[in-house]
Amino acid sequence: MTSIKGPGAAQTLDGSGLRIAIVHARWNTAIIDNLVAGAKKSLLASGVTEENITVQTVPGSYELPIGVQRLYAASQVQASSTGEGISATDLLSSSTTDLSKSGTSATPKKPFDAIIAIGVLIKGATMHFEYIADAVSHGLMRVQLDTGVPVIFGLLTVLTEEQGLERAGLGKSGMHNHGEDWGSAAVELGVKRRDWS
Ligand code: DLZ
Repeated sequence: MTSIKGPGAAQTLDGSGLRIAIVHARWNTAIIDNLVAGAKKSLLASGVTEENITVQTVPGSYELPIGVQRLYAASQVQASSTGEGISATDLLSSSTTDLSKSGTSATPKKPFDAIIAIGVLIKGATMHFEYIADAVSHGLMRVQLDTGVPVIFGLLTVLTEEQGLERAGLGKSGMHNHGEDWGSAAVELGVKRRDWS
């Protein structure tokens, strides 16, 4: 039996003019990597070009709200500058970010149309999980409402590693990769936000 869960009928929206960022945490990398790949796959399938996809990392999920907020601010500065403005590199620093793959440059570009925040929180023996999950959820909502840029909630809050693997399409049950849903949501919100402006 097919599940009634999920985002309903797929929307075929043209993402070809969109600029999308993915900001992801590096904790639980094996799961994260597949979620990011799934998100990228559906962005590309919707027509978003490779050069219009920026991938940026932060250490853990707790840093996702500030990462998303600063990356969006950087893209606004880039868009309004003559090309000599502050780059995302200057505004968002993280220890091992590979900016050569991020698509950020001094070339003025339009601000991001949507940003996907991806992290995987796995419950441990202490209250850490609850505090981080709550702070990140509220932080991401605040960023999207304060800035007006759609922030797609790609934070898995799972009780076990296995639950995370399942939701990244790496489990035994055949569950699909949730990152693909997040890519589609980013395109839908990016297109609709343009229409709603
Ligand atoms: C500290 C911590 C723990 C215990 N677990 C996770 C996790 O499961 N997933 C995740 O993304 N990050 C975790 N972190 C790191 C915090 O998010 C954060 O990076 C640090 O507390 C530094 O602010």
